[in-house]
Amino acid sequence: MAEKKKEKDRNRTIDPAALEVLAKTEGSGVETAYDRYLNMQPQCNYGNTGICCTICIQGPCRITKKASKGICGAAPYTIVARNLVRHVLGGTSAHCDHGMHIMSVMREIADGHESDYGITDPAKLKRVATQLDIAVEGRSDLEIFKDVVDLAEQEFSRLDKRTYSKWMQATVVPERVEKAMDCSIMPNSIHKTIAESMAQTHMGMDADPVNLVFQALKAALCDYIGMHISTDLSDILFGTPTPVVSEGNMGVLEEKMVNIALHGHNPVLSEMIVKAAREMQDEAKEAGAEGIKCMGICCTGNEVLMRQGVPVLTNFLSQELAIMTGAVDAMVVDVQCIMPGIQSVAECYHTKIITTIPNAKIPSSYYVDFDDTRAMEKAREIVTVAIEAFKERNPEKINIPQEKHKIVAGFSLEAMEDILGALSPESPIKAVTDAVDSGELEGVCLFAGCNNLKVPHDDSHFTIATELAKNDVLLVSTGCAAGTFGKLGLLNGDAIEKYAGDGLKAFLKRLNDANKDKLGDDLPLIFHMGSCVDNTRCYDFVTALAKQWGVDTPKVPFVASAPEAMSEKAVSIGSWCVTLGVPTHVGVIPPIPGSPLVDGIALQIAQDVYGGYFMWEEDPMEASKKLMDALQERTWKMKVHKMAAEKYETEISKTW
Ligand code: BF8
Ligand code: SF4
Repeated sequence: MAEKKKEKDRNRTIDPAALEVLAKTEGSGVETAYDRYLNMQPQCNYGNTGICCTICIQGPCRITKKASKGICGAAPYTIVARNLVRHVLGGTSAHCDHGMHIMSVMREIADGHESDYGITDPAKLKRVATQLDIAVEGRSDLEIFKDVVDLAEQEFSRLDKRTYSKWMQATVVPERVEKAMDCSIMPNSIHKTIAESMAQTHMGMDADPVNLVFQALKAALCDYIGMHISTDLSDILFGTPTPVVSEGNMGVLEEKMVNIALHGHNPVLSEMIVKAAREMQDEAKEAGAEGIKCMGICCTGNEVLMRQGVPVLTNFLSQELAIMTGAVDAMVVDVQCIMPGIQSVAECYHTKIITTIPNAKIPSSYYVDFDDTRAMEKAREIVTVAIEAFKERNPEKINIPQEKHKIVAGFSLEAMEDILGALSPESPIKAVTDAVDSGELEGVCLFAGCNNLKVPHDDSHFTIATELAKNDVLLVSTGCAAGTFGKLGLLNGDAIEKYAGDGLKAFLKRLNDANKDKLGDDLPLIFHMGSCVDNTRCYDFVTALAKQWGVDTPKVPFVASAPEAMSEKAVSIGSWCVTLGVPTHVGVIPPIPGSPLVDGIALQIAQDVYGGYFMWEEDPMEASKKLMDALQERTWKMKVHKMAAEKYETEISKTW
């Protein structure tokens, strides 16, 4: 039945702009992920459930009734657990590669080389340094900066087994560090963990599923560390986000402008292109355009939205469709989540795909080696390609959907604290804990993650978020989840009236009233906290809540949901969320159920050990119920523990 439905259903999206492009290009022969997904059905069930091993070239070994073990004797639990470790490693490596790029820019500055980059946010530099026990008093910014860069590099490269990650110790509650130490998953460094995990999953190494799952969690903690470093360093280099008003969805394209789509993840390139584009408006006018407009896709889009107010063009799944509007002159890509398919789509239009990073090239694309030591010169070169492409537009192929919505974004944790501080100046986060304690809010939910054609594009994000808003859950978001919300009009104040329950409405109204003089616009229904690496900003929120309540994180009524998870990065993020105490819903079942043992660890045993656990649920309404149950269980437990503490005049129990 389900397969039948998929066969007919090319329009697997609820985004009106995406639907419009799909309808207008039907039968045009231009192939996108929406078509390729249908061609791919049915997908292999061995792969789907995780019981296919290709770790050595004696394989692939698939577990069947006839073949209950791999050729080497690996049991299904070994195969599933090993595949899981490798998925996490893919995510961890991607985030850490991102962090290393930012660090290499910082190393140039620290060593006194000339650079187009600099320290934009000295206040953040000092905050980060202080957290890491780096002296700030009486020292110059550059001196402090050098120590931060040195420590960041050590977090990647340290081999010493007695020293543990400083970034993790500085940013999570002490109970989480103790837990990681107790379970022997506290990382010394990122590179060491990646190497030992790759070795551990080599053929003929670890066959113990529990040992493998714990290693996956250790690798996931390295993902957390690499992401936190990336966010902190990006803020120091480019500024900590503050509230900003912009727009989202394909209606942001302008027929008379040179439209540049910035796609990928890293702000190092995109910040410079936005700057170059602002300087090169005259060149665009000479080419017959009214100017240059930059807009974002995926997490590069989130980075430049948060700091520069650059509009959102679309999210992951509809990246090819953006080109099919005929109005994108250049799609400039850096790293991650860039579908190779964009090149063949672009070849049917005038759009130039510009790849820029040595480890992320696409055959036939235009490649500009983005050497960050010549950043501005390279950014100008890229913008020039876009201006030239504008001249080659085919007016007959231009078809811009008029769909767009106002977005209020830019909510770093610092910005959140600033806003919450208007209600509770002594301790900003207390504004949230008080609202939960009084029953006004049911808790907090983070929406993160991707799009995945296994479920209709944007549908689960939208359904679960509006359901939770109705039930008075405070919502924060990152990544392509935030992309969905921006495109569909949930990141503005109008959405509060439409979707929020009475408690959430009252809370947001008090916040709005208290901040009237400060903000140019109403606060949104959902707070956009940034790109995927910025999930650490959201986790800092969990840590702040735990500290305010005086408990360990598994007690905090905070849940996460990745309703349309797709990438290995989503697997690694979900895994550290669970390890750090957060119940985490995933709306696309990952390749784990092939081993009931590993599945049981993820769904149940994780809760006993770490307090966080996974929930697999594809149905968005069911998922909403499960998330609400998880929140309500925690609020209820917190109340009981608080009452007990008051009655016996002790401190609130930290355990869950
Ligand atoms: O890092 S949400 S599809 S763009 S992986 Fe990719 Fe997923 Fe989007 Fe951002 Ni995150
Ligand atoms: Fe098969 Fe074992 Fe090789 Fe995996 S490692 S492919 S199970 S022989």
